[in-house]
Amino acid sequence: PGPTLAVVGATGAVGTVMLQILSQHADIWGEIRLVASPRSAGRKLAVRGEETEVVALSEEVFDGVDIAMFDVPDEVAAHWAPIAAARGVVVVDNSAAFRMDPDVPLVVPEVNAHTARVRPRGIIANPNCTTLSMIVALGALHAEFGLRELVVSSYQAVSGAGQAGVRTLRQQLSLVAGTELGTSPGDVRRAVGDRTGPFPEPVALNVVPWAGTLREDGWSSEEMKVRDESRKILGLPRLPVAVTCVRVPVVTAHSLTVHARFEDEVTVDRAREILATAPGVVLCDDPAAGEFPTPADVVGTDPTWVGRVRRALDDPTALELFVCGDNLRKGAALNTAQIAELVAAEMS
Ligand code: 2RA
Repeated sequence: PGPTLAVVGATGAVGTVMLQILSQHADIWGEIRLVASPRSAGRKLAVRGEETEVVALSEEVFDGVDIAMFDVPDEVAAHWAPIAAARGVVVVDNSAAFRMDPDVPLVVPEVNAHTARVRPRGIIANPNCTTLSMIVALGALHAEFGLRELVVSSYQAVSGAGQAGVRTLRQQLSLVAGTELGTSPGDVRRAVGDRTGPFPEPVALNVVPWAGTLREDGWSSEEMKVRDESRKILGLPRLPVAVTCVRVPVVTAHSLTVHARFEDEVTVDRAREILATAPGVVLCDDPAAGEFPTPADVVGTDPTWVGRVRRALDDPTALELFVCGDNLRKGAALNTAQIAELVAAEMS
C-alpha cells in the first residue's frame, strides 16, 4: 500500500476541497485519516468514494502517518505541526505559522519543487491563496525574463475568509437583492447592519480595500504575505513588491492585476508563448473576441488563468497582466496535495 495520509482540518472550506481532490487525483495513498477539532469528530465524510469517520485531533492520531496535510488556524498549526513532525510525519501546512521560517521550504511545485526536499523541521509550508493565485504565471515569466519589480492589486473572493465569509456574502446578497440599494451613501451599510461577518465593511454591492489584520504603517497582513512569500518562492529576497489587497463580492476565485518589470525589454509575443506553454497556466487573452479570465468561469478549475497581456506603455521592460485562480484549489488544497504527492514520490 502507499503512504498513510492524514488530512487535518478535513471539515473546513479548504478541507472539503482537499477531499474532492483526493477523490479526483491518482490514488497513491494507503490509509487516509480524516482529522478535525473534537466538535467535528464523529462526522462521516466521503473520500475516494468511501464514507470515512472524522477523528478528533490528538497526538496518537499521527501514529503510523507518513504525511499530514494541515488546513487549520495559524495557532493550531503552530502547536500541532511540530508535534506531528516529532512523530516522524512530514507536515504540509497551509497556515501562515511557518511560511517565513528559514528552516521551512515554501513550495509551489511548478516554480520551486526542488526546495521541498530540504525540510529540517519536517514541515513544508503552502503559500497564501493570494500569492498562489498569481505565482505560477509569474514564476514562468521570471524564469525567462528575470523579474525586477512587482506592483499588484488583488480582487479577493469571500471564501478566502472561510465558510464564514461565504455565509456572510450570501446573507448580505439576500438582504440587498431586488432593492434599489447602492444608490445613496450608506444605504447598503444600513441594510446589512452588523452582519458583516469576517469583513470590516459590507461586501455585497461593494468592494472593500482590506484583507487580514493591521500591520505597521497601514499595511495589511495579507499585503505583507504577498510580498514576503513572492520573494521567498522566487528566491528574490530584495524584490521590490507593492501590493494592495481588495475583497470583492465573488464566492470563489481570486483575481489580480499585475505590473511586472523585468531585467530587459520584453515582447508580448514571447510572454504569450511562455504563458501558453507553462505547466499549470492557461492563456485566455483575446479581448477582440471578449475573452479574458473571470472568477465566474475559473472557479472549480486547477490552472492559473492569464489574460490582458500587454507591454507597459511607458516601460518596454514591463508587462501588465490580469490573473485569475481558484483560491480553494490551486490557492490552497490543490497546491497542498501536489506537495504531498511530491513527498509521497520520494517515499515510493
Ligand atoms: C483571504 N488569503 O483571502 C486570505 C486567506 N488566507 O482572506
